[in-house]
Amino acid sequence: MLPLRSGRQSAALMARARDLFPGGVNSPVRSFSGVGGDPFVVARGAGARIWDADDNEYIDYVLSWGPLVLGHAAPVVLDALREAMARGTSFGIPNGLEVALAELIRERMPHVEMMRFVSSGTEATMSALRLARAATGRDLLLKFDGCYHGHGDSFLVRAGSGVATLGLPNSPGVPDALAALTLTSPFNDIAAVERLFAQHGERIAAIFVEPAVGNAGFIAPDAEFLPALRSIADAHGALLVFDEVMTGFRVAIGGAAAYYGVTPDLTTLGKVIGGGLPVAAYGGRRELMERIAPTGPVYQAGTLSGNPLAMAAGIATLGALTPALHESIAQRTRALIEGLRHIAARHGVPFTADCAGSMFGFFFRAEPVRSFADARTADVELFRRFFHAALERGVYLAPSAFEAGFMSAAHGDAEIAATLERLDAALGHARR
Ligand code: KE4
Repeated sequence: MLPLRSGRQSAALMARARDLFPGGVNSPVRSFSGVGGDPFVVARGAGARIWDADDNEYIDYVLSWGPLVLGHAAPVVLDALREAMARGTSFGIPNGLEVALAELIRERMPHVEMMRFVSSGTEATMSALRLARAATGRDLLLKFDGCYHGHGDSFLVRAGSGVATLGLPNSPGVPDALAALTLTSPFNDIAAVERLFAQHGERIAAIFVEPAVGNAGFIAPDAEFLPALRSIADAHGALLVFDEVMTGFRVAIGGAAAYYGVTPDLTTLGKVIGGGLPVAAYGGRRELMERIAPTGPVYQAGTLSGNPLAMAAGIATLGALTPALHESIAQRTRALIEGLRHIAARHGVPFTADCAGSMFGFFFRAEPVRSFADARTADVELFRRFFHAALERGVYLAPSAFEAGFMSAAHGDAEIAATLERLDAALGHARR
């Protein structure tokens, strides 16, 4: 029998939170609205584990939705933060830590010749879109169904992540006139992209894509998809923007651009580059970025951009993430996925899973998932039961069928073995 997992403290805190925040949360996907039931309130984390307000322990595969590639409270990150804090927390003045982090990023992603730090992925993609529209003099944006690029108005059209989880078609408050400037296509559908460019090509400023989708569950690109987007963008004078907020330093240290061998014009980054603190960035070809104020007329600004504490956490994280460490995390990610495949087969449950580097995803569906439409045919009800059965057994998966999972350096062989044992029992319980 499972030890009873009290939730009294979490329940009391969530009652107060619901009175303070919409749904009791500061970001919708945390609300468990995608899986039902009430979220727990986290108290602390260390390595691969988190503990809730009632001291229940979980092996964590959400890792703050991707940033914590070294695990929770990584000593190297905490040491860097302590050292930075002692010198002050924020200045609004250029600081050397910004230079150090940007050089670490550019060493690993040379196509990001120049960049600008911001404080969220939403800011990064909003800014990259404004720049793409300014640089091309065009208004239209092409994005893909199920891809999520933050909550900027132009991107809240057939988006993934929380928008998909909550089943929101688009978001009220986005003027139709603005939403009309966003074209959408199924992911992995080159013919659909070609048709849209045949109709609107001379008005499309940019193709925005999650080069591997992490916001509709995990969906890998077909081998010819990203190269085709590069060719189509070039043929029509549009920019190709890789939203690597999630894939950056996850699918590979050089990001999806290195992993899939396609170079975008602009790249957005976030999550891992902040090591758990609020950092994101947009960057790319120098002649594009020099159009950004103050060197150019395209305005973008931010009070806490380049915050020294956030920079210190990012420097510590990227500095520790060596090729050898990244490969060891990727190897354990593959081992987890292989183990899950065996478990599903033993239980006779339709299941497909995939991974790239240290991010992964799975669907309760027999055939591989190549698009958001495919993802939506998976057995979401079984996922919901599986999620809760896993949680009761001490494994925290993303509380949505339309999110990816993440691994860290702190997830060792023991954690993988314990996870597979617990998920085997969870699936046995959920499939009844
Ligand atoms: P933020 O504004 O949440 O920092 O980043 C937006 C964003 C942009 N691009 C991609 C590819 C992203 O995955 C995200 C944010 N990811 C979600 C998780 N699917 C953040 C979790 C949340 O919304 O609370």
